[in-house]
Amino acid sequence: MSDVRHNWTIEEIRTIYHTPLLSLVLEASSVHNKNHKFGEVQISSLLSIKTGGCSEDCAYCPQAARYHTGVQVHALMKTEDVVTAAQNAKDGGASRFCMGAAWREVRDNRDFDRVLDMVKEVNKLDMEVCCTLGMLTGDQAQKLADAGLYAYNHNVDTSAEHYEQIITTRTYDDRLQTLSNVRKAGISVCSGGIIGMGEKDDDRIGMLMTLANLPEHPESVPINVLVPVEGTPLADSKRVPFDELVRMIATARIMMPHSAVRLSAGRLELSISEQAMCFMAGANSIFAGDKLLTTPNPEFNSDKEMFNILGLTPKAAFVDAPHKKNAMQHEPA
Ligand code: SAM
Ligand code: DTB
Ligand code: SF4
Repeated sequence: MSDVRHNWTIEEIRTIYHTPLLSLVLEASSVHNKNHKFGEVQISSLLSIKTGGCSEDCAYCPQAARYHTGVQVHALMKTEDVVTAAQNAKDGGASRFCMGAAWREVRDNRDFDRVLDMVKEVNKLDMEVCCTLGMLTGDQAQKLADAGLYAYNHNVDTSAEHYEQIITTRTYDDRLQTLSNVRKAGISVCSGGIIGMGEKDDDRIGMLMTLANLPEHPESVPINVLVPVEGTPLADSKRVPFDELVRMIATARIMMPHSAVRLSAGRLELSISEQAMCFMAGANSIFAGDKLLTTPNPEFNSDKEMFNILGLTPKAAFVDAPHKKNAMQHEPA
């Protein structure tokens, strides 16, 4: 029987999630060891190419125009500045470059044409190019694929049940539709969520069930710990205890054995030993660089030290899709 399943039941996932912590980590480690190179961690770099002023009401987000968070609004960056940032990220060891825009959805306008240019240019650096731009139609996903986009990030964020407490300006089904449009265009899917938004264990479990029971597992599953930002409705949220993050990572690893599980926002509050346990539990990717989109992240040097101490090795680009390497450079201009 294939180890890739799409028919998980809530009871099965509950049992995994509530396993005593060390036994859970042991099981996840063994799944990880079977399917990935142990100790290899992908370094991804994030750049906010269009910041703030977003029309949505995502309760966690510092970039929503309606909350007063002090984030400065910036129009879409110039392509050449984006390429310079990507080159710097590559020089620092990153093999994936993710461009984020504070948009509800992509519109068919000149800004989108510019993003398509950015994708083409960053692709020439031999990095896995990723975008997170909000909702996409099938046509827009195809245009991004044609420009050489490797991956698209669009998070389900939480369970279908808890979603309405967090976002009212677009539905859970809208999210799933975008994921399906991305998949149909042949782009690698990156989708995960956030813990620490007042959800119950069953919401975390439900979110993992949604992701793992998609027709294909997302190739990348970011697990973010809420970064509470002053001015947002979730500013006073209680910090997620670290063992709950480990549980979430381990359960994702067991359910989606071949996916990259990304230890995403929230690393600044974690010690090296806490992060080590996340890597033991199956996390094999991080965002590096001292800023995520708008909030702080560990400094380059402290991550370098962590890689040295734990003996981690950065994962090269396109290991999982060698046919995509430089695909665009062989096409006529
Ligand atoms: N606007 C696009 C969208 O919503 O899809 C792309 C950018 S959005 C900032 C990307 C993801 O960042 C969100 O789906 C959410 O999971 C994560 N995120 C945003 N603010 C966060 C926060 N304060 N803490 C943790 N994760 C956050
Ligand atoms: C994801 O799941 N986490 C990243 C990336 N995808 C785009 C974003 C985290 C953003 C944290 C809040 C901020 O820095 O604005
Ligand atoms: Fe806008 Fe994305 Fe932030 Fe929601 S998460 S407010 S859509 S930038």
